[in-house]
Amino acid sequence: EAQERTLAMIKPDGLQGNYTDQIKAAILEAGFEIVEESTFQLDFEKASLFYAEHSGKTFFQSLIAYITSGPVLAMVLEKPNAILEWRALIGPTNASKAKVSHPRSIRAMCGMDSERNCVHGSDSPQSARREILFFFGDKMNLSDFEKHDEL
Ligand code: YYY
Ligand code: MG
Repeated sequence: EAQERTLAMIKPDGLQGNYTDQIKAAILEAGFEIVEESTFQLDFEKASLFYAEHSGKTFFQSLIAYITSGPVLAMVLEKPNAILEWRALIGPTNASKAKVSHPRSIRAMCGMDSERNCVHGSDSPQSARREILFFFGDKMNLSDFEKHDEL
């Protein structure tokens, strides 16, 4: 089965709450390989670019303030069907609802509410490609993507 890559990110509350080890354990237990990982401190401009699809929405300014409030840990995860499987593992966007509907999900474990949900996952092959290049563009070259059809 073809390998696929997705972009995972532990958000500032996840890092500050010391959830990194638990999240990584869940990632490895689910059979993902962590291909790249690095911490980043996003500024207003970078964060606005990352979340450009949400610019103009009611929660945008608050989201940018949250995501720039401390460092994030970005990771490239690889396994067959990585994009959908990582989304399934993290659970729904609203972490307070996830605690009820998906109690074993990562957002249920370490998130707070619809904004502070502790982790990110790419939602499509197009997003995964864009988001991986956003964080790790300097480390990737064309052949990395050619090996991975979905990207
Ligand atoms: O992909 P996902 O992170 O699950 O949700 P999106 O709808 O793409 O929203 C991105 C990000 O924005 C979400 O993780 C938290 C924040 N957000 C919010 O603060 N309030 C909302 N009502 C919806 C999303
Ligand atoms: Mg999204």
